[in-house]
Amino acid sequence: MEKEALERIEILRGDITRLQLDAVVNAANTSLLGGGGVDGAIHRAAGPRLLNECRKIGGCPTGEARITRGYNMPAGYVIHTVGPIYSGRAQDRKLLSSCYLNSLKLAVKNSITSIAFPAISCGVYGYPVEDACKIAVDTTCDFLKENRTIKKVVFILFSEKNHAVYQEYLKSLAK
Ligand code: AR6
Repeated sequence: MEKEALERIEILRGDITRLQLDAVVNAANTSLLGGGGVDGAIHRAAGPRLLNECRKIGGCPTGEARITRGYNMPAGYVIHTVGPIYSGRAQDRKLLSSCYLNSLKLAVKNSITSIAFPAISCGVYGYPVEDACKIAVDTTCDFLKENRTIKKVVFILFSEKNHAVYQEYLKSLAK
């Protein structure tokens, strides 16, 4: 069961805006009006129609997710989620896990079968990647065990270091 879920998870290194999947996840902020990091890259790649659609949504609380179209990106949809700003408190873990869970639930609701996540909260928001990686992979794995409609989940890391952290963790689970 665990093995079957793990087989649907893929780790890549690169730029999420170039992925041709049903959806890519954006590590946004509560305004949903764009920013730096992966959020800036997604808005640049998708073009101004993305900001226009985001404006109509009117924001998103931390831990929740909202969906828009992908516009000029190869991905059909963007799922915007807002990670916690790392504080070292227990609530960080719960909120970060909710980001993955709510994004996956929204994907299923929209008949999305392939989806990519960046390392939510691991940039400007300061979450230690070793902890964040476990939360990302464990939450996704638990979800995939119960859900058959999502065929592929990609974790795409920008830096070599983060890529190595994810690969190591996946390797340890496959044993
Ligand atoms: N593809 C994949 N990963 C990327 C890309 C990319 N094109 N660009 C950056 N990353 P961050 P956060 C990685 O800061 O910590 C924004 O201003 C990056 O190396 O983008 O959740 C929002 O508007 C890092 O590992 O997101 C919010 O205000 C990871 O993506 C705030 O930043 C996440 O880093 C959210 O902060």
